[in-house]
Amino acid sequence: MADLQALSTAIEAGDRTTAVRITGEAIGEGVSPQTILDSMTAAMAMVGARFSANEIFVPEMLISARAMKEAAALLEPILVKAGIRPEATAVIGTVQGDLHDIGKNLVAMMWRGANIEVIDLGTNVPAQRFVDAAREHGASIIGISALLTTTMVGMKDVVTAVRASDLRDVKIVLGGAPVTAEFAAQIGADGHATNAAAAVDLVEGFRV
Ligand code: B12
Repeated sequence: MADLQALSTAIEAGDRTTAVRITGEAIGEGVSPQTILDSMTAAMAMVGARFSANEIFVPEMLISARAMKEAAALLEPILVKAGIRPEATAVIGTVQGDLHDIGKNLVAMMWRGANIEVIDLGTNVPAQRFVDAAREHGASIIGISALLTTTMVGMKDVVTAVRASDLRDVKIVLGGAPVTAEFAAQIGADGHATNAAAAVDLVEGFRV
């Protein structure tokens, strides 16, 4: 049986070969994508804790992140529904100044799996770019990610730019470790989610 504890350990150690191998085994054995993702995110939480404790530094965080990305990419074909007409369009990106994208990518993946067309703007995205992309693609959802307390304040600029634009009925949702429900309400966003599964529930709630 695939050893999910070893998967966490491999991601923490930045061992992408092992991380990819165990993920492949787990998929082959029919382990649910959510269970596999939980092991991966637990590893990244541990990496963050060790970084805070000055036990590891940015290069180690980076190799763990790369291992997680490569392993998580194997889950995408399972999560994404192909060939079905999308029920909604979302634009997603990481706020200006912020380069963290693992969580955003997972949300994009899960939204695609929920039959939402996702336009991924990447990282370090200026506020106006969210507005322009949502208009261009006729999006009804804008998702903004931020992992730094210093960049999450930039989410307000996005909300302000969207509300000042001609985009009506666009729901703005936030996510990323430092983001709280209070912060989302305070800057006038329509909601926030603490993980990718909750991000799906959140936007499905808008469509009922
Ligand atoms: C990996 C990592 C990095 C990697 C990023 C690689 C990449 N491609 O993403 C690298 C090495 C580049 C990096 C750099 C830095 N990092 Co960093 N990093 C992390 C780490 C360890 C993991 C983040 C992660 O991927 N988590 C796993 C994912 C799955 O979780 P998540 O991002 O929270 O996403 C979930 C939810 O939040 C939610 N979600 C996320 N986005 C969205 C969006 C929407 C719309 C919705 C609905 C939901 C949602 O769903 C996701 C899936 O479940 C965190 C520690 C932590 N505990 O978060 C530190 C952390 C975020 N980093 C930190 C710091 C300080 C930095 C640097 C400033 C370090 C430095 N001195 O240079 C730089 C900043 C670079 C920049 N300008 O962005 C601090 C932030 C402290 C703070 N309070 O601001 C943390 C918390 C580490 C720590 N404990 O100190 N980092």
